[in-house]
Amino acid sequence: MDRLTAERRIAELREQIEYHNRLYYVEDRPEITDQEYDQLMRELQDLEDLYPDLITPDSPTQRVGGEPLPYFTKVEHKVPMLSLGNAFTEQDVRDFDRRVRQGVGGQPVRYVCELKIDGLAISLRYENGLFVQGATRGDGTTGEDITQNLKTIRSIPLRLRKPLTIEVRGEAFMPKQAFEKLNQERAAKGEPLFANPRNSAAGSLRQLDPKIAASRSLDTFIYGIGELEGETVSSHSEGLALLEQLGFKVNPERRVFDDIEELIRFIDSWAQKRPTLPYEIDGMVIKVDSYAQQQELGFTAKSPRWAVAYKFPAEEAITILEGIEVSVGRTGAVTPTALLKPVSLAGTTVKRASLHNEEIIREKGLLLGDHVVVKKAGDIIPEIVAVLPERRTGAERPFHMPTHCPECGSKLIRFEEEVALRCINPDCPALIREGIIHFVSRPAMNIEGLGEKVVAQLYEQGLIASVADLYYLHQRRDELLNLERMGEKSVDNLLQAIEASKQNSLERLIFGLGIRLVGAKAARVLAEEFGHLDALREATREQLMAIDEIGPKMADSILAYFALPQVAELIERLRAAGVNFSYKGVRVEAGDHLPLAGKTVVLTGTLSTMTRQEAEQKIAQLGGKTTGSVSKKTDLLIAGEKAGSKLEKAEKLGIEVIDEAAFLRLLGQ
Ligand code: 3BD
Repeated sequence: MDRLTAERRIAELREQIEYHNRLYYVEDRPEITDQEYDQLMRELQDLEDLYPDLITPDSPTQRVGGEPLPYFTKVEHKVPMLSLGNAFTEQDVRDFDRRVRQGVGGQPVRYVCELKIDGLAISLRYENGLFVQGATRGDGTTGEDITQNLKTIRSIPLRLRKPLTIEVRGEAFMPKQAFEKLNQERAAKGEPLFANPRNSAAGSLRQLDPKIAASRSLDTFIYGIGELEGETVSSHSEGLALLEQLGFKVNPERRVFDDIEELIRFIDSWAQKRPTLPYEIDGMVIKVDSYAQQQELGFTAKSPRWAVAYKFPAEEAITILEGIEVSVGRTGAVTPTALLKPVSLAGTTVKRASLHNEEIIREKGLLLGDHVVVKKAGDIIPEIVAVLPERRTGAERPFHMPTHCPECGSKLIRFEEEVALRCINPDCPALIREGIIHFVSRPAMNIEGLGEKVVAQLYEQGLIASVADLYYLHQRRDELLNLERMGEKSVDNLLQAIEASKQNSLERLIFGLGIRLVGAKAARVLAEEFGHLDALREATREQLMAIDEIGPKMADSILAYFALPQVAELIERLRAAGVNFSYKGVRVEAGDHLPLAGKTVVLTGTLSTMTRQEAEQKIAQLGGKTTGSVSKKTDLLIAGEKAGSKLEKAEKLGIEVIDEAAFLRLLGQ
């Protein structure tokens, strides 16, 4: 095909694809099949391959995600992205209405009420109709440029239906189904789970590699206009209609109200219908419709007087306690877990709830077969918050903790001052299997592709009896291939990940060994102090106790561990396999030039891009020391989402506080 014909066909294809894209991803009423759509995309891709100079940034082929960025650049929001005041009760909403009506001198007020999407606030900039920049909200004044991640979201138009220069605001989110699927995949791979769809959306968009965002089924709803040139709009509802015309996905469940009581009934109906939505909402937003009235009302220090967010209480669900499973952890502690009749709750299907220990079962008077109320407390595994004795039929039965280990049958022991029952048989298969799971986990040896299920399978099939056996698995490739769901590729990947883990720095190995009381932080300190596993093995009680973070109990536990003959054998097998025993990190000296050298740091709230443990590791890499509570000695507080009393205290004490975005900048990400 000659260049001119190609050029014309490319323009035609882009227009068609854009049209079908909008029908599919924005309007949810496709006219062609997925195959027909793919066919159009393939034809465009082929032509662009033939004439690469005809590729433009708004071509639909540019959504796949290019090369990873070295870091995110900052974006100043010319029009600040404001905060929202909160309302928690119907009375708070009435009070808001009264303030508003007073503020406009008693004129009638029309409101728009919309769903409050629980996602990540974003801003999108278009110049002459072309998408040029996408950013996070950040602190409202400065966000981060995540254009290449946002381009992968199909509901974000790359070109508007009018060549306007406009900056719009909205929420990027992960639908409940996609979230659940993602977590299932992560569980299978032994990767840490996301606590909720919001964290998974935020985590996906704050990745430097756009391929990650591209793989994550993200979606958007756009709810506001920041800057606008060449078009006049006089109310929020008109603004939303314009956004829709331009090709944005605007939430359809919005309504205008002239009466606050009617609006409250609307809110109430959504509080009921909330679980039926395919995405998470955490409340409703109420906005004065007229821009003139908005202007008259103005702003307080950081939020508009013309809008308020009504926050729903944490979602709860009622289900049935079908059973209680008793499992044995790597320390031998026996924990009961509630097995629930599956129920959907805040974006996931809940089947289990933690019961912590048997005291809770007794305290709550739980019977098998009871109706229970479950709620998520910021964690992945929900909790039982109440029992509904009034729903009993008489068929419920009491639960008794076993007296013997469910895996090896030995008698369970309760140590003084402990609530948990323990299996103390060192040969118990549960202890061994859980110990291996811990060894391969991300904060320990971080062997990718080796999740709990695979470890359990390898252990049950007799391929591994201790962590050392992992490093001899390459000699049993044929047996690995015989396992269920293990093809050539997954076996090779697995063996490669195991091989790579041999090069880990010492702290991962020490933590992975699972020495009682030695957590990730102590492991790091020990690795740094002793430098080599052999030096640690030879350490005396005095040497151990001389270290700040090591107390007498931990010292004794370390000594007892290395005195065991089976540990000596394990270590020699690891050595023979070529596992690294040396510390490879940077030893942080006092007065070092690292940004947090000598500083005491406290973490609070939830971070969306990393786990707590990872954050602590990173703080240590920057020379800082993490402690649990805020005091005069604290130098810096890193405040994630939902930071509470620690943040208040730090502010009171005048301690420097930074948010997650600032922490990431400090890390140079
Ligand atoms: C939504 C502010 C105003 C323009 C200020 C009225 C605080 C996140 O669906 N309208 C919505 C939603 C959020 C909004 C406004 N309308 N602000 C809105 C919003 N339908 N979620 N937000 N935001 C967006 C925020 N984000 C992170 C940290 C602190 N505040």
